[in-house]
Amino acid sequence: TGTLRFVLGDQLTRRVSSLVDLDAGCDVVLMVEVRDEATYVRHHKQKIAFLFAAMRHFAAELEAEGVAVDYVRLTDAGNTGSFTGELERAVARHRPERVVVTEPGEWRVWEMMQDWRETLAVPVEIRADNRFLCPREDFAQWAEGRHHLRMETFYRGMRRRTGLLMDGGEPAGGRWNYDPENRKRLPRGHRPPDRIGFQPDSVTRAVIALVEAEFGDHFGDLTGFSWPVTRADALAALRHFLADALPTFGDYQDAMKTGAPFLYHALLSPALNAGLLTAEEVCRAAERAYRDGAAPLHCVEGFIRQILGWREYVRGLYWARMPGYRDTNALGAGRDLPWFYWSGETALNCVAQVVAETRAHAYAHHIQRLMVTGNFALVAGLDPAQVEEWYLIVFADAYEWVELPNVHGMVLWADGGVMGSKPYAASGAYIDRMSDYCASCAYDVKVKAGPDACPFNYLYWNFLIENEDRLAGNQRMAMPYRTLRGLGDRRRAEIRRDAAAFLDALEARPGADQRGDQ
Ligand code: FAD
Ligand code: DLZ
Ligand code: SF4
Repeated sequence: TGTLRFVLGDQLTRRVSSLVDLDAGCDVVLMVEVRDEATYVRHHKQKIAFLFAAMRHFAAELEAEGVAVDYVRLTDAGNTGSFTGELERAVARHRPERVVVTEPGEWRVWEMMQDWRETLAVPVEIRADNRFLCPREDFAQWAEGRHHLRMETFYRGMRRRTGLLMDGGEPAGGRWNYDPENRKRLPRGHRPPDRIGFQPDSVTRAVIALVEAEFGDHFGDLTGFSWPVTRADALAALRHFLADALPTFGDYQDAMKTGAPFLYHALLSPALNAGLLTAEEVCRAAERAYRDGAAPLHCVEGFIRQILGWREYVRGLYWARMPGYRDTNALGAGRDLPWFYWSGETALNCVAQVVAETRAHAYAHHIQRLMVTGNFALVAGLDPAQVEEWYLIVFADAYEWVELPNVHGMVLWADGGVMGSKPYAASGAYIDRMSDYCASCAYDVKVKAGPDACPFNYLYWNFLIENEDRLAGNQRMAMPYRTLRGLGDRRRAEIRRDAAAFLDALEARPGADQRGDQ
């Protein structure tokens, strides 16, 4: 064998750097299903099924091209269960001149790769991941010397660098950011479009059975599995999004509706993160929709910002700040994750809805992640490490490079403001404005104190009180702290009392909150 090319489960593109100079005449591509990767956190069943199915389809496509693929299945005899063990066995089997691999998405695996260079009997070449628009070094250079990083500055640089939505040196339409137009409530009775799902074929069905048999006790349902697991299906999903959802994407980007988990979102993150689509082709396709008059600028800009801006930004930040990034706990939060994050059994209707949808689909959209399960974790002072593990487990698109900055930084502010300028804490009024959840909740979002009050209302003020030393000096928190100072001692005591009662009940019976108890 010439070169052994090791392709990880989230690197499933023919154009990944480890395959660019593939010589089908003498090289072998190695792909491995290993227990360690399925259990380093106990991933949602759909995430494992998605990855294994996508891996098997990708291997079959390479084989159809005439490439020799050595594919190790989870249950194959002798499977050692780890990347390192399987690579060692493959080197012994094929005796290649060298191993080529593309750098991984997670620090954990990056460390393993450093060891391979020492321990394998053949040279190991680790190549840069060419699927991102901003190379790791370029981001590191940009971030050097800045304590606070700001997405908007980075994003404008990326627009200029790629020419996306640029008219010469100017942003299309004359503005960089159309966010203010992207915060509409859904009109009552509004019917979002039907979204296409993908029927599992025989390969995917076999994987689903395998996952049920091997990981049956993991969180999540497999019954509704409908993710695209091939490049062709991922392209079909992209076309469907561009035609049916992108033209309205921006308007209702922050809206939440019972029974409508997908609304106008792209549903492309699992495919993007696993390599079935590239960030560049998705952004170019969205721009084309704008240039052709098929989608308005505020929607297209809002969408491109998520990928060219946020996605590239969190990935750059992760690599620039790891391995220390996840160790900080700027707000000193430490409460255990309540059991209802798994069971969904809580009287907080918004949380119950989001957990139920997450279990069914391994998906929740951005505002659900940020303002419902995330906001609760923030204002209840949940332990960052436990919250991070939850987010890494429950979503089909979760890898540490993207999960950690979003959870540790954006949601929990555990990085002390590296990622975002202020914590996104909010009271029930925000959730009420952007969703229909409160109408069917056992709590009353309009009530501020006492047993009927929406817990977000007093937990929000309690959060501000508890973190006054750390946050009151933050310019962007000036307004809520001014309001807090105007509340008076009696109201403050009442907030403290309600919050303590709620949080104590959580700790006493981790599965319950006051209403759920009854
Ligand atoms: P859309 O809303 O349609 O957005 C389009 C695309 O933009 C997404 O596919 C995604 O690639 C990108 N994007 C949007 N927001 C972000 C962001 N904040 N960071 C990175 N990319 C973004 N995304 C993941 O891919 N994996 C995660 O593990 C993950 N964890 C998150 C945890 C929290 C607490 C929060 C607030 C956000 C997280 N996100 C994560 C970002 C975002 O919520 C998802 O990318 C999005 O919901 C995926 O669904 P979609 O494809 O329908 O996205
Ligand atoms: C997430 C995942 C799972 C569940 N299983 C595998 C696997 O069996 N084989 C594999 O190559 N990759 C898997 N992955 C994706 C890896 O965890 C991912 O490549 C690393 O986390 C680096 O991003
Ligand atoms: Fe959530 Fe409060 Fe609304 Fe209930 S009232 S759904 S807990 S925001």
